[in-house]
Order: sequence, then C-alpha cells, then structure tokens
Amino acid sequence: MIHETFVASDPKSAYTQAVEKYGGKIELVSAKQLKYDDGKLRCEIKVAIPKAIYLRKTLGDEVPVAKSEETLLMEEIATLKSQLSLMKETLQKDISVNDTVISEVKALFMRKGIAEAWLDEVINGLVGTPIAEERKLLVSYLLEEIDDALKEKAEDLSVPKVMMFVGPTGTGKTTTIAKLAARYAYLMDTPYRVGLINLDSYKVGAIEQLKHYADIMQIDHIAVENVNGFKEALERSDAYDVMLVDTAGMSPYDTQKLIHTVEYVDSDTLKELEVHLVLPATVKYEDMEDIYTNFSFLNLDSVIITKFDETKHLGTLLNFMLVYGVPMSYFSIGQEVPDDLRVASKEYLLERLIGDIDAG
Ligand SMILES: Nc1nc2c(ncn2[C@@H]2O[C@H](COP(=O)(O)OP(=O)(O)OP(=O)(O)O)[C@@H](O)[C@H]2O)c(=O)[nH]1
Ligand SMILES: [Mg+2]
Repeated sequence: MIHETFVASDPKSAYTQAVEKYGGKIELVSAKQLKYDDGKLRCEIKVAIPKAIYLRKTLGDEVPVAKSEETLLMEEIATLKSQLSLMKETLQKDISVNDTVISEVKALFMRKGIAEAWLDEVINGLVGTPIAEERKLLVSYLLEEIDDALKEKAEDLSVPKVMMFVGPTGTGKTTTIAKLAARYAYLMDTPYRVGLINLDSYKVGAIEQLKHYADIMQIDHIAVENVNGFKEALERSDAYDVMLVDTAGMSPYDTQKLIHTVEYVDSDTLKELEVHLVLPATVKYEDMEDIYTNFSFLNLDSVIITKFDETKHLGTLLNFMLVYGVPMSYFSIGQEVPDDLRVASKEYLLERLIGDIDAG
C-alpha cells in the first residue's frame, strides 16, 4: 500500500478528494486538524492506496498491470503448447528419418533373401535409437545379429563315432563322404582310422562309386544289405575312430524310406551315432523347409551344405539357417575330392552376404 496525504478545510472534503483521485478502494490511515501559518484551521487525512491503483493513476496505461492468475495460466499454457508442437515437429522429423533408414536397410536385406518377419523382430526393438538412424550402423547391427543366430557344429573326433549322411537324391552325400574320409585319414594333424559303410544298395553303381574312392584312399569299405548287416558292421567297428555311413538318396516325401532309415539310426551301437543332412545351397526356401522338417525325424545333428559353387545368392540359405537355427558342420564348394570341402564357418557365409550387400 502507498500512503498519501490530502488536505481540506474539513475531513470529509479531504476524504472526498482522495476517493475522487483513487476510487473507493483506499483506506483511511489517520486524520488530524492543524492550524496553518496563515492562521487557518485545516484538516489532513492520510490514506493508504493499493499499489496497483496508485501506479495506474500516476503512470497511466504504461504501467504493467499485475496479471491475474488466470492470465498467467493461459500464457503458460500457450508457451507449453508451442513447445509441444516444436517437439512434435522434431520427433516427426526423427521418425521419418528413422523410417527411411529402416525401410531402406530392410529392403536391402530382403532383396538378399532374409525374411521380413525375422528383420522386423530384430529392428522393432531399435526404433528410436541412434542405430536406426544410420544406415551403416543398422547394417552392421543386423550382420552381428545374423552372426549370433547362426550355429556351427565344431569338428570333434576326440571320441570314436559313426557319422551317417542322409538327404535327397544327388545332393552330394557320397562325394562329401569321400572328401571327409580323405580329410580324417590323411589331411588332419592326427591321422584317424576311417571305415566306410554303404547302405545304398538301391542306386545302380552306388557301391562301386564309394568303393572307387575307398580303393584310391586305401580305406576299408563295407556294403550292407539290411539293419542286421549294419549292426554287425558296427560291432566290428573297434578298428576305426570314425565310420562314415553312406545312404541312398531319398525324396523327403518318401515316408516308407525315411521310416526304414530310422531303423538304422536306432541301431544299438556302443559308439556315438551322428546324423548329418546333406543339403545343397541351390535348393529353394520352401524345399529346404520340407527337406529339413521331414528328415528331422532322423534326429539330425548338423547340416552339411553342398554346391556353394553353384549359386551366388546365399540369402535363402542364410535365412533358413536363421529361422531354423540349424548347426552347420561342413561346406562343399565344388566336385573335387578331397579339395572342395571346408569346415563350416559363419564368416564364410557372412563374407559372401556382405559382398552381396556392398554390391547392392
Ligand atoms: N558343383 C558341385 N557339385 C557337387 C558338389 N558336391 C557334389 N557334387 C556333384 O553332385 C553330383 C551328385 O553327387 P553324389 O555325391 O553322387 O550325390 P549323392 O547325394 O550321393 O547322390 P545319391 O546317392 O544319388 O542320392 C556329382 O556329380 C557330384 O560331383 C559341390 O559341392 N559342388
Ligand atoms: Mg550317393
């Protein structure tokens, strides 16, 4: 409150002056009568005036009138609104940058054969993160995820074992067995004692084909007619560190043949029996799925991929490996025995994919 004194001949007139000047919201503080030098009696009153009224009256409209709470609130809301719309704009810009990077990279991997569902699952968790904003980062992230998802079955001959090779016709079972026989018997640090068993009495020339390799490598070879013959061969297997078993190629839809093969797989053997599916990289995705699913009931330990040299596009194969999480053991990269064989490695697959992506 501001105090001001008004003078008049009587208190009422002094108060009226104050009210005329400042309005009715003033308060009377004191009133007194004084005799002035001219000998006249005058009345002085002191009034208290609210600060805002005093300033408005003395400084006119320039005076910043104290804002009501409502006005202040409205102003605050308006500021917040404009800040929000700014944030929204920036966010939308970010999302659209994100969207372009994501859809570009997704399209790139999809062109290479990787399934959209797998990509979505991985990428969804990245939306809004810096990884999704930069193409290079996102590509490397996806390659790392692929690397994590791929499985390798380590080569391990520390325990004597029997390895059976199954798969559709002409996938490269016999050729791969010949390459592995040479590798185990002659090409590793330790020479292993290798024996070959042939269960393929179905295809004309099958026995001769495997025997031909066995003779060149001077490795024992036994042809077996039935489950009992197989069991007997296994009973005599002490002489070998590893026995490689060739089987007749089967259509994945030939249930009878598959069931017949299960009898061999179930043979009681003192040695560990592993079953390896031999699958060419050239097969289309739907067929890969059917082959893997139908052969699965032979309890597969790994997949051996053949005919890498016959395709440049490994996306389908990679995608299959990602979705099914199948352990890979060997890659066959050509017809030459024993040279065209590699121990399966993720790097080999990824290098080929990266080459593809760089080119894309
Ligand atoms: N290009 C290429 N050809 C291969 C590869 N592996 C095997 N082959 C060829 O594929 C053909 C079939 O090979 P096999 O080893 O007889 O196949 P299989 O699975 O034993 O065939 P079946 O016993 O009839 O079921 C042969 O001509 C092989 O030389 C490979 O990695 N690349
Ligand atoms: Mg064969």
